[in-house]
Amino acid sequence: MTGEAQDGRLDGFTVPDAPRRPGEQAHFEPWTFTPQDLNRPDPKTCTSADTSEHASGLVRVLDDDGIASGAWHPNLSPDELRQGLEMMCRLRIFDDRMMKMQRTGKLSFYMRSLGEEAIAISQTMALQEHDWLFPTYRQPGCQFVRGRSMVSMINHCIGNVEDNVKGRQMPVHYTYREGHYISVSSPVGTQFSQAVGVAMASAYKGEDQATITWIGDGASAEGDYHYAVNFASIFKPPVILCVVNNQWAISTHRHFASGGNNFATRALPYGIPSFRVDGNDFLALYSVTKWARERASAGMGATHIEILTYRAGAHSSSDDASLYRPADEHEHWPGGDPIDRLKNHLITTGEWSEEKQIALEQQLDEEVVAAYKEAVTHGDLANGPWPPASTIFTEVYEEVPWHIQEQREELGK
Ligand SMILES: Cc1ncc(C[n+]2csc(CCOP(=O)(O)OP(=O)(O)O)c2C)c(N)n1
Ligand SMILES: [Mg+2]
Repeated sequence: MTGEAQDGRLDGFTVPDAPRRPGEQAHFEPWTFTPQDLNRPDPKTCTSADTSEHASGLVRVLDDDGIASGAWHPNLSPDELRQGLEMMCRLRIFDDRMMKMQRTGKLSFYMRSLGEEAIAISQTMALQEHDWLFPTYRQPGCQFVRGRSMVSMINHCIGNVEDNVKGRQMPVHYTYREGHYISVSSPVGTQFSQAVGVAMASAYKGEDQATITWIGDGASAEGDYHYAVNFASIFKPPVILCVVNNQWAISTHRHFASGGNNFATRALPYGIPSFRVDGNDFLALYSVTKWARERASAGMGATHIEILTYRAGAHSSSDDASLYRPADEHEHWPGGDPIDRLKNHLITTGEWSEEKQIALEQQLDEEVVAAYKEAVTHGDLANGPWPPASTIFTEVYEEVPWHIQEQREELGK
């Protein structure tokens, strides 16, 4: 879809490369997919073969003019849509402020979800409150849906005395037990197979509890992805397996993970229904996730979803994306921006206005600033206080092994 990869041949094998590099004209083939293209099969009887067109096409509800239509229209209420818009804006403004904190030395590291805000927020809204979430660092938005406060999230990013993981994790590698949000893993990909295992456990216990997990396009090249899909295909637990194809894995183009092929069709030979979804279309994401949740509740097993989107910002605060891709590439993404698209839909249907949007953004910015001020009353990066060093040794082992005990005594903590 993004043109031919300029692959290199190297002694009899191929090294896929990005279609375009810095200094070259950014370009994506225009999308021809419409909200009318695809039917909504019955989740209780659907087979993987029934989704072959859904895996090679693109599920959309919102067209380029903000009009919602088609078999996948979820018919959410205006209040639900405004709630989704509010949370997406909350995440973007939170990210902007936190990035500024990182640039001024107040956080050690940060990662934004820029351009991908719809994913975690709409998909978590489509689930039940007690469903398990196995995210990557690019889905912090789930926590807003599950009610985590910004103060608590900032405490974590600083690693101060109120950090719920006591400074043991990198910033943005959140854990939120109360929201069934499982700790983000620094080694990418591990969560995919863990999620399948937890879904099997839920089914074994007879609970109507589904598990959703996300993996990046790059990380999907790891064995973890295939172990997870294979287990999901055989044991058919209530799991929703999402590949977030945001075109890049740091400086590595998605072609390096897939050879230029689509990610959604990979699940079909495993016998798992699979959809490719417009990842900047809040309504389409919500609807497909709801479908997968219905299928899980019906005991029909896993659903696989490729979420087609674009990582609009740099990979993290440590990255300069202009070194490896055309600087304005994100402006050419055919899927546009997820916040603009939902906002335009609400304005088109008379349920929102530009004035309300400006007021909302201002209110959210004030909330984030106030949350940061409150968080630093529990310690800042430069001066602490921080969790005591003794926490290196606590809350990991039920019975502390002798060699850990010995190390603790050596440290005098
Ligand atoms: C096992 C492992 N290998 C490499 C890394 C370094 N690393 C962190 S994020 C990342 C890129 C992941 O890209 P992708 O899976 O596409 O996710 P995205 O950042 O685009 O959301 C890499 C290579 C890591 N953390 N863990
Ligand atoms: Mg990626």
